[in-house]
Amino acid sequence: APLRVAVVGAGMMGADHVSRITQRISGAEVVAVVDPDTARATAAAATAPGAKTYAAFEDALADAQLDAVIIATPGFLHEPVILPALEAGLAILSEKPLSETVESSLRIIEAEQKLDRPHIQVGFMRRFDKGYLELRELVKSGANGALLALHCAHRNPSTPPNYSESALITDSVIHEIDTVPFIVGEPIVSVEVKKPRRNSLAPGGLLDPQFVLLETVSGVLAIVEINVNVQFGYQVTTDAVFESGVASIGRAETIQIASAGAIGQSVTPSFKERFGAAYDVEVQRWVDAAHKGEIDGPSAWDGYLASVVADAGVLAQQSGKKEPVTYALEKPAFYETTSSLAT
Ligand code: INS
Repeated sequence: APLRVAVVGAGMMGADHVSRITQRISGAEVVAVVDPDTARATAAAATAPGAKTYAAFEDALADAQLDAVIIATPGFLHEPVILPALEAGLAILSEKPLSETVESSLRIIEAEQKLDRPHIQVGFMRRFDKGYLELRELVKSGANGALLALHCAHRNPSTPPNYSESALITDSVIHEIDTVPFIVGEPIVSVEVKKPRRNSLAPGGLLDPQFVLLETVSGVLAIVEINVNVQFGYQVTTDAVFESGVASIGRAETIQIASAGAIGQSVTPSFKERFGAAYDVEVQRWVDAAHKGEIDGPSAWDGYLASVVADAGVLAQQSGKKEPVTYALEKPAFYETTSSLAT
C-alpha cells in the first residue's frame, strides 16, 4: 500500500512537495495537508486527490492514519511537529534546518534515540544533486591531487519578510555548512564572517552580502558568498581548487542564445527549479526507504552537526572573530546507517 503522508506547512516548499508526491513519486500519497492558513492548505491540497486539510498537525495525526510526515514549516517550528511524529513512530522528512538551535536539535536526537532506529531524514537536498555528488567523487578519487579550497556562491533573488541577519547562517549558509563536510569528507572546525559593503536593495537594513569562511580539520577553506538580494535569479555554484586542477559545478546547463548583439543563458528563478531534480531523487529515496523502515539520506545527526556549526557562525557574525566549532557529542552507534548519503 502507498505510504500515507502528511505535508505540514503549505508554503512554497510544502506545496511543491505535495505536487511532487502526487505527480512524480511512486509508493506514496498525500492524505493530509496541514497549515493554520486554511486558504493556503486548501490550495496546496487541490493538487492531491483525496487529501484533507487540517489546521494543526495533532488533528491530522488523530484523524488521517498517517505513516509518514514531511515538515516544511519555518525551522523554529520543526521541533513541535517532530516530537509527536517520533512518538507516533512515523517516517519523517524534515526540511532544513533540523532546528534553529543546538538545544532543540539535541532534544530531537535524544527523543529519536528512544526508538529502535533512525526515523528522521533531513532535507539537505544538495546531497542528491548530481553536481555535488560528482564533486564528492572527484575529491575521493584524488585524480587532481588534494582539495585545497572551495569558492561557493549562494545567491537568492530576494529575501522573504522576517528574514534576519542570523538567518543568513541558520537558513541559507546551513546548506554549505552541510555540503562542505559532505564533499571534503571531514568536519568543520571554525567559522569566520566578513561583511563587505551593504547592498542597498536588501530590505530592513540587512547586512547582505556576507562572506562566511568555513575551515575543515585538514585546513580546506570554503569561502561562501551568501548574497540573498541579487534580484536576477537563484544561483548556487561551487569552484573547487585542487593541487592540480579546478572543478566547477552549478553553472547553467541551459541553451546559450546569441541574439541582438548579446549572448544569453537563463538563470533559474528559485530553488524549486535549481534543485528540482535533487528534490525528486531525495523524496523518492525517502519513500522507498520508509517502506523498509529505513532512512536513505542525511540523518538527524547531520542536522545536529550543522546546528553546532551554525551556532558558531551566528557568534562569528557578532564577534567579527574566527570562532572555533566544538561538538559536545561523539556520534552515537544509533546513527550508523547504510545510506551512502548520511554522515
Ligand atoms: C531557503 C532554501 C534555499 C536557500 C535560501 C533559503 O529556505 O533553503 O535553498 O537558498 O537561502 O532561505
